[in-house]
Amino acid sequence: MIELRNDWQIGEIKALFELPFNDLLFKAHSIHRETFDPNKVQVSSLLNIKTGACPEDCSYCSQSSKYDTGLEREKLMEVEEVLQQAQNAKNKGATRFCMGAAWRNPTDKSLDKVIPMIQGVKAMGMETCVTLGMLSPKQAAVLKDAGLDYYNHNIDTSKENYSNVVTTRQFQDRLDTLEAVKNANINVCSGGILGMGETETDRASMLQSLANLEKHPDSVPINLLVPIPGTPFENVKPPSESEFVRTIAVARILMPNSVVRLSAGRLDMGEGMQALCFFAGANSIFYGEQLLTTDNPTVANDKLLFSRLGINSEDNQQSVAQDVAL
Ligand code: SAM
Ligand code: DTB
Ligand code: SF4
Repeated sequence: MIELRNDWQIGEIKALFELPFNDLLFKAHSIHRETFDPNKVQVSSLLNIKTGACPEDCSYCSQSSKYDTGLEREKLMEVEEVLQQAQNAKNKGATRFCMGAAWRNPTDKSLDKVIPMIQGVKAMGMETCVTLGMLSPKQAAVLKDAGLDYYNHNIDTSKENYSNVVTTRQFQDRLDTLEAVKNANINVCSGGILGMGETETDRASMLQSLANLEKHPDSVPINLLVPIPGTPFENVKPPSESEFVRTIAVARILMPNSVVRLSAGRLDMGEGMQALCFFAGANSIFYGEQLLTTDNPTVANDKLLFSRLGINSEDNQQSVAQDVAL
């Protein structure tokens, strides 16, 4: 049993980041093997159920009303359409369906419309996840009653860097929602984005905030910024491949029992880099051609990737890797 800590000091985390790459990866992979099957990767599919016109000013986001990104706003989707998309995702092998909305926070009325979506997806035998912005403790309880398995709410960056990324809310607001979700006994999914001009210390601090929560998030998505034309971050220099892989490795070491998701940005990553991320401890991906508003690798490409790496997905019918015609 690996000891779970939530008293990580920033110096210890920075020391991990500064290890020789091979030493860091060996350490992370050894821990990964103690808690997980190293050849198993969980697959979740995403659907944006409400697009654009968000009042927040997150500098990375295509859906903020503050930037002209050319995205057409769309109102909340109908339940039937959402369930059709969920069925498609299930047929392709997804085990979790995550529904996202471009809201600062849901109103109680809009939350009522999301409830039948959660119930319908659950009835299909998939795990359910939603990401709807800030929640009150009461709203979290309503989602729990609807059968919600996971709530995604990213801290995105370090608390020190937060005001360079978003000004319409505070870092503490994110922590308050995570607390409400945890107290409602919903699994917490929380991580961040690399490639927003942050320093290595910011990455260490972001992981420290996640790892020092009272309970580690069950799922930790690490996104590579998908640069969106029209947003303040459209031209920010991306991290090097090894810097990205190091962050996955440190997340694995700090949170040994959490599922670490290699999230947005995979279209900009080759087979070798993704393989290194899986070696470093990533064991989940977003699966399907679309993220929320941007593209993701095709299912055929991911089947090929898994097949080449000998990875099995936790498919609810059959292994995605075995499904590939070799
Ligand atoms: N509005 C809700 C919120 O902010 O929590 C839910 C949807 S929001 C789009 C979900 C997450 O997607 C963000 O917290 C961020 O981490 C991630 N994200 C958004 N745009 C991204 C981008 N261009 N590249 C990488 N990740 C992104
Ligand atoms: C997460 O950490 N990444 C996902 C999901 N949680 C909601 C979203 C990625 C969005 C990428 C940009 C877009 O498609 O708009
Ligand atoms: Fe709105 Fe979420 Fe995009 Fe921020 S990340 S602008 S809260 S949709």
